[in-house]
Amino acid sequence: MSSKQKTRSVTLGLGGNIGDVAVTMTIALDFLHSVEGIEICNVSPLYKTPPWGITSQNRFINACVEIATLLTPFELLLQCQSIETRLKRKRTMRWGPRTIDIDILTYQGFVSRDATLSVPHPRMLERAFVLVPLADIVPDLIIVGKQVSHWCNAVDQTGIERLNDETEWWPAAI
Ligand code: A4P
Ligand code: MG
Repeated sequence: MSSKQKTRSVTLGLGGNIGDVAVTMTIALDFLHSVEGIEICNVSPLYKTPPWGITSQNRFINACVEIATLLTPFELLLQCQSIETRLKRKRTMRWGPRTIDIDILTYQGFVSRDATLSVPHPRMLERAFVLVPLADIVPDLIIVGKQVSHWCNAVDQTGIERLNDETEWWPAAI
């Protein structure tokens, strides 16, 4: 990465419930890592999670990732959406089944309530499927005045199940 521009620390939430999601997520991280200006820094374990929002669908697999990036927030959003499309994501139903969803959870020094890019992610503090893996990688990160570990302890974690022996799911994980 060039040292002229400032790198920003960003957290991403990954989720999916169609196909072999662990494989899809591994490919998504390979794609992300190959983007000029993105480095994968930290990867959480995978979790099996009850569906939130539309509950009559298969359980999801979720994980969180910390990256360092030179991309602006909107450049990063476009990269995430392009990777979703390459991984056969179809946008048919909000909160519906998907091969993969890549959400920008936090972006260092950036807050926005724009509908196109709302950061911190507006629903993340009520979601154990985000907060449990996020607390694995950045427990001390402050979001809306409190640490991730605080928000994580405050949510109902019923049904969140850590997948054993999957901590190395992304082979290049540091
Ligand atoms: N958008 C705004 N802010 C952001 C952001 N911070 N990151 C916009 C990414 N996108 C953001 O997203 C809809 C629009 O949100 C985009 O056009 C983008 O510009 P989408 O991915 O097309 O649709 P979606 O994901 O169905 O909608 P939404 O509202 O983002 O849903 P969520 O909040 O992502 O929830 N249950 C479990 N257990 N695990 C899950 O991962 N995921 C969802 C989706 C529902 N239930 C789940 C899970
Ligand atoms: Mg989404």
